[in-house]
Parts: sequence; C-alpha cells; structure tokens
Amino acid sequence: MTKGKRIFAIAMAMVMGLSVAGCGGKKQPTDSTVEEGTESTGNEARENMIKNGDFSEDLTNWALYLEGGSATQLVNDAGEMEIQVSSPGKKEHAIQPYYDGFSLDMGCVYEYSFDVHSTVERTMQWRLQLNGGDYHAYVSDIITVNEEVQHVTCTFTMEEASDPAPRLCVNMGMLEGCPEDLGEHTVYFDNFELYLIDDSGKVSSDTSVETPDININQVGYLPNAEKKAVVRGELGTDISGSFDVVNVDTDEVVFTGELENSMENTASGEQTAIADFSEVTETGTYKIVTEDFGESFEFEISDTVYDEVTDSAMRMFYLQRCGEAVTDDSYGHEACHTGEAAIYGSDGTAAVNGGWHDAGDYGRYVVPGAKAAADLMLTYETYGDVFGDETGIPESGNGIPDILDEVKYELDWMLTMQDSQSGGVYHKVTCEIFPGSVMPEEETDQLILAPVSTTATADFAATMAMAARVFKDIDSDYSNSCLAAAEKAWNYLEGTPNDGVGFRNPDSISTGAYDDKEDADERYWALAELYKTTGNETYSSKLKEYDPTKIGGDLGWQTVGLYGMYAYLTSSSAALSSDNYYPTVKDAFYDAVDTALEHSNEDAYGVAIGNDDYCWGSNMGVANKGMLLLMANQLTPDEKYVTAARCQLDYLLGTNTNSYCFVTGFGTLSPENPHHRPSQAVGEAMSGMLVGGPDSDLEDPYAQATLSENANAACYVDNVQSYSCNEVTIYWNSPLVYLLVGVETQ
Ligand code: G3I
Ligand code: 9MR
Ligand code: ZN
Repeated sequence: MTKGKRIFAIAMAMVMGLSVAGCGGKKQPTDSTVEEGTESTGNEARENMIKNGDFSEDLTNWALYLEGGSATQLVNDAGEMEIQVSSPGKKEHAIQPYYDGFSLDMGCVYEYSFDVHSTVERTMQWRLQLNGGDYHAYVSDIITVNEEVQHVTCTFTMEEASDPAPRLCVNMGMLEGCPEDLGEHTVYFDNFELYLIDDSGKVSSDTSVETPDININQVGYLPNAEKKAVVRGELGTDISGSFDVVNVDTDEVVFTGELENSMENTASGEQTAIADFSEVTETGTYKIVTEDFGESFEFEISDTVYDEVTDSAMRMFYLQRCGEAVTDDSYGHEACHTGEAAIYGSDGTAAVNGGWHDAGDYGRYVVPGAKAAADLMLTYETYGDVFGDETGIPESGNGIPDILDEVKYELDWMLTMQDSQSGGVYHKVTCEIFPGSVMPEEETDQLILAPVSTTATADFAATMAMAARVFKDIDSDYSNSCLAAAEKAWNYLEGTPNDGVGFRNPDSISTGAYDDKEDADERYWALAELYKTTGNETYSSKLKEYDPTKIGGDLGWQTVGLYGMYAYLTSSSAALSSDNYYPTVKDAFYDAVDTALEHSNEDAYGVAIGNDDYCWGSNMGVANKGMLLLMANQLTPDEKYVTAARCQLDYLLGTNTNSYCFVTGFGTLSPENPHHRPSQAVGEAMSGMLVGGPDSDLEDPYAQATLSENANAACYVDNVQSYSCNEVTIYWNSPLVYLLVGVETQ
C-alpha cells in the first residue's frame, strides 16, 4: 500500500432502468446475427474473457440455476455443454445455465458469440446481465434453435456503468414462442467467446472514494472512554511522529500526542500505529491531524454520543416485523406473509404468522431468531429498561418496556412454530426460493414450514425458558406458557438424540439453511436456562453430564455454548452448589474471554476475533466478542473487559481498515447499498442496520470479482449484490444493541 491517501473501490450505485445495448431486446433483435454452421475465426490474438467457454475443463466455472424447471447439466463426449431438460417449468428463467467471472466496462465494444443446437425447435434467451437487484440485461436476444448448429454472434457497446461482476446466462425455461408441449429435450452449447474489440470509448465510471489513513470511531466516544485512532502507512516502514487532535469548531489544537506501537498488522495487511487521545474528554467535535498521514474523519465526544444509533439499531426490529402492517414514513408496509404455511412432507397447513424477517430476505428461521430474542432479553436482564415505553412501536404506552414488547413479537411467532403434538420446533418458514428486490407483501409464493430440527427445538427451549424468567413479574400467564413450551421442547429433545446430520434444506427449498450438525451446545443452553429459571436439579444434573470445555465457546447462531455457560454461571442455584462443576464452567467461559482479550491486544484495530475469523457475518463475531467481554465484566468486574468491549464498538463504528462505520445511516462513510430488500425496493438504505462486514471466504460472485487480492480484514465491499459482505440481519443487530447499551451503561 502506498503512503498517503488510499483509494478504495466502493459500490456502484445500481443503474436500475432497463437498457438493452447493441443486440436489441425481446421484441426486435437488431444487429444480432445468426449464422448457420460457421466457426468463429480471427480471434486468436485476443483473449477470450470466458474461461472454459469450450468446456475443455468439463463444467469448471459453469453452473445451472433452476427455479421450477428440471434439467441436468453435463459435458458430453463431443465436448459440448449439454442441458437435458426434463421439464421447462413455468418461468423464462426456470432453467438457466450461467457463467460468472468476467467484467464489462462502460463505453467498450465487445463481441459475444457461441454455438448452439437442440433436439427440438424452441426459443430461448441469451443474456449478459446485472447479477442482482432487478437482474436486467445489458444485452440479450431471443433466438430460435433447432437441430442445426447455429453460430450466434453479437457486437455491442456496454452503455451502462462498468460492472466488475455481471452474469452470462441463457433463459431456457418456458418462453414466448416455445411450443406449449415443450417436453423432454436436449440443448447443446459450445464455444462461448467474449472479446473486447474496442476500448477507445471506455468511460471510467467514478466508483471510488477516498478513505483516510487515520481511522476512528465515526460516531464518537464517551468522554471518559479510552480513545485510540489507528494510523496506517507503507508496509515495513516505521510509523512515527506526532498527531494533533483539533476541535473543528474552534480550529484549536486541544491535544498533541506521539504515534506509538508501529507494527505490521496481519489481518489488514498494513503497517499501523496507534494515536492514543484518551486524555481528550471535553464534549465537542474533533478530528485527528498529522503531517504525513493526513486527517481522520470528524468525530464527537459526548455523553449522548450513542443515543441515536442505539435507538435506531433497536428500531430495526420493529421495521423487520412480519405479519402485520408496519408504520414508517419510508419502510412501512402492509401486512405480509399472512397465508397459511404448507407443512413440508404432509398435506397439512399451519398458521405461523408474525415474528421478524430474518435479514435482507423475508425468511423466518427459529435458530437465528432465538439468538436475536435472547440477546435483547439479556440486554434487558442485565441493564434494565433503558429504552422505556415510548419508542413509537404499536405497543408503546402499554406499561411494558418496549424492548420486551418487541421481543414478545418474536416469541409469539416462535410459539406458533412448535408442533403441539410432539413439542418439536419447525426449523423455518420461508418460500421455496428467495424473492426479488421487492417489499415483503409482494412476496406471495406459498409459504412452507420446513421440518423440525433439534437445533431449532433446543434454541427454542432456551429462549422460552429465558422468557419465562423475564416476563415473570410482567405477565405471569405468559411466563407460564413460555415455561410450559420450553419444557415440552425439552421433552422432545430427550426422546430425539442428535442424528449427526442436523437440518438440511429439502431439495425444493433453497432459502437459508442455518445448518449445524452439532446440537450439544444448543441442548446445553436449553438445560442451563431451564435450570436458571426453575432451579430444578433435574436440569442441572443433566447439564453436568456435559464437559463445558467441549461444547463450543461462542455466542453465534451456530455455536451457542457460551450462552449456556453464562446462564449457569449467573444462576442463583448454581452459585450455591458446592461441587466443582461451577468452577469448571467458569474456567471454560473465561478461556473464551481470555482468547478474545488476546486477539484484541494483538490486533492494531483492537478487534477480538482472530485473523482467520473474517467469515460471513464477521461483524457479528466482533459484536458477540464485545458482548462476551461485557458479560465477563458482569461476572467479575474488571476495567480491562470494558475497555476491550469498547474497542469492538469502535471497530464496528469506523476504527477498521475499511474506514466504514458498518451501521447504515451513521458516521461519515457508511454502507449505502446493503443487501436488504426493503432498502433496495425503496431505493435508500434503512438506518441502524449492522452489515455483515468483511468475509475473506468471498462467498458471492461480486465479492469474488472484486476482493480476491484483499487482506482478510479488507474483504468488504458496499455493493448490493454482495450478500456475503453487505447483508443485514436481526441477529447481527441484537449483539450490537447489547454492546451499545452495555458500553453506555458502564
Ligand atoms: O462451520 C464452518 C467452520 O467449521 C469453518 O471453520 C468456517 C470457515 O469459514 O466456516 C464455517 O461455516 C460457515 C457458516 O456460516 C458458520 O459460520 C460457512 O462457511 C458460511 O458460509 C456460513 O455463512 C452463513 C450464510 O448464511 C450461508 O449459509 C452465515 O453465517 C449466515 O449468517 C447466513 O445467513 C443468511 C441466511 O442463510 C439467509 N438469510 C440471510 C442471512 C444473512 O446473510
Ligand atoms: O438474497 C439472498 C440473501 O438474503 C441470502 O443471505 C443469500 C445466502 O443464502 O442468498 C441471497 O440470494 C442469492 C442466492 O443465494 C443466489 N442467487 C442470487 C441471490 C441474491 O440476489
Ligand atoms: Zn413478512
């Protein structure tokens, strides 16, 4: 990296209007030409942008998308890609072979071609398209294919903003012009070629933003908190010198310090140093200024600095509500997903309305829903009613803290997800596939209740046992029904050992799986909450059969062991027990805390996850670590835990290598293109949502196209197509709420 200002690519604002360049749209193909039986020639010197377009490496880089159609994709002995269609489905894109991994630059002229033939005469549509949002085509054409080999070729100019990650595909479902009885048939493709033939008109689309080399918490700091900016410079150099903290209203230098601890920071792949300005405690707006490394964004110091972001992060849950009309100037919507759900594998249906939409999609999943509800209840149990009863949700003013009303909205839905016969809990309710970028009430496909899982059932039991405690003095009837539901779920688990496989999506369902083979940690959590709530020794004796060092030390959706340990350690009955199980649990809990502290001390940005932990939803990992450190402080108060917890918040709000405040709508630079359908439908990012953050596993085509050279912690892009970096979820916001409230309370 070079010294001084760095340029980071940020998301292109999506160009929404349909534009079909060069080869015409559906109706009138213009200069798309179809020649019969010819070979492509003359391109030997140029580089084909479609790797393995001749299928010499079998299906490498190629895939098949099915949405209601049924087909098989293979490479035959003649070296062609064969799509054996058994049923074309109903939609145009019901069957869609595709290729990702090329780019199209604005103003450039390209030549695209391929060969195709089919056992029957039919129409199909080839497309080079945006790979997300409305999936509109940059260029496309409808062609008629038959037994004769056709060489399809098209020269076009990319007229829209450059796209580093478009998709090449062919719609082979049911199209206008196809025979109605289009039954089994086979289509053969070969020699896909895409050449850049003229870049003289290339328009550079300005999609980059200048990011500072001094990163700070862009929302700001509490007056007495430790405050550290991270300065970066050229790898291998020694970063030193002084820095000034300048009051931006008066232009006065209020503090001058020395940069310290120059080091190579592994996760971000940078040379970094620290500017510690904890001594600045006066309320005000400031920036950090250096001679060699530029300036930071502005930030505030004040007692109320997190008030707005905390309220906004909490309001996200209301705006994610399903099953009732939501009132909001921008993101309000009619009641959605109110139809009966079909129970998978049976003829039955069930009413499972309510709860929160999980994320950028509209699925409702018990496993992550339990984590989100639990985090909010822990916030209330630990820090009390910090939100009050007037936050502007429908239940405001009912005499019950709004945070509990909000949680109850999810709990009520979870209760409908329990099978009243067996006590098992259905894993999720979603449609078969994810919808387009629409508001929730426009997702009207059949809802399906996916099978019961032991992880969902155990998470349910834990959360309901917790709810029984939290609602005890507020609504004793409700508390009793929560406990009864928890116990019933536990009985189901007693008779249903782990099958070693866990929930798997049935073939027809492709929404989030929340898969997890191991359910010992979920069972542990259930037992611990049941014990904490009831004091019943039956639960603690079962709990003691588990070795706490072996059940997984995390607060995630997949590994929940630390929730169980914390419940046990904070249970009044457990503290009184004289056997040595209590200290064993405490040791296991603090092992996880110590690891978090070590990571935080080793990383320049103070982040408490390891260098290899920048996975999908890494920001949840960071928020969870902040929460864990605050839990440690609850059990054994020590300033070092609070300081490290604050570092996690600083990271999430801007002290990171990406220079992003990862909560939408806050800070100077924050995500504007989250993968969140209401935000996409409205055309503006909803505020108060924590995005997933860097994912070094590059788990979507846009991330693969744009981030492959980046260090782990820098694998983030603010693009709507990047669902693995830039989606939002209820269970990423929930530890954020705990962390914000916890940090403010200290
Ligand atoms: O469990 C393995 C672990 O053993 C391994 O070391 C690690 C290496 O990266 O990967 C772990 O698995 C990861 C798993 O999350 C658990 O962290 C997978 O690689 C990763 O692909 C998986 O990502 C999940 C993603 O769905 C895909 O399944 C995210 O955590 C999860 O938050 C996300 O959830 C989606 C829902 O499916 C649908 N709704 C939106 C939501 C948010 O994007
Ligand atoms: O939009 C989906 C998002 O909510 C999920 O978290 C993500 C992973 O399951 O998948 C997204 O949907 C993508 C799908 O997996 C593949 N095709 C493109 C979809 C994004 O537009
Ligand atoms: Zn809904």
